[in-house]
Amino acid sequence: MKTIPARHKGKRLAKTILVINGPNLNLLGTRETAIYGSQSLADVEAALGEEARARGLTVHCFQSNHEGALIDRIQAARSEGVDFIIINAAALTHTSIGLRDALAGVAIPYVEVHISNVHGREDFRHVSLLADRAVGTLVGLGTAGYRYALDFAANHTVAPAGGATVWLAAKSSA
Ligand code: CA2
Repeated sequence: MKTIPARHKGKRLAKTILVINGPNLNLLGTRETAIYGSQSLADVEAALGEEARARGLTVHCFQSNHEGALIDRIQAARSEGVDFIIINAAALTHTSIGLRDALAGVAIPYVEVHISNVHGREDFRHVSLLADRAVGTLVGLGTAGYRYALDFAANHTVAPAGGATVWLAAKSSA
């Protein structure tokens, strides 16, 4: 039997996951395929949806080219019971205090994803206003980064507030 670390006692696994994509990611697969690959955003979202269904998770996907719309979506996530956010804020990663504040405001754990290796590109892409508050970042792994992030999110434990379905009981400390 799998032993669950004591730090997870009384917590539950993340069940509802929000995937957010920022400006221009609606163009995935149409141009700059050498950098961002040939999958469309619809392909990426469909694959995440399938994976989620197979695991009994709910995944909501949202893309916008507008900072305010992204902030509104993040704010709504709180009342919807979203447990975990996967976010590729695209260019807004490097500039948006508003997105940073929205993520801090809802206090939902998040992973930051970038399709390209931002650290091997222009200096302005090396800065992220979201990374220090993220649980972690996945960078340069192509669109597979979203899948890895979903796998991580599905194994992430959250405090037991509302909508709990999968509960963990710790047997021993580790
Ligand atoms: O590597 C990533 O995922 C980025 O977040 C992508 C952003 C860029 O500003 C970040 O520095 C890194 C750009 C998204 C633009 O996506 C396009 C896709 C296809 C064609 C044109 C743009």
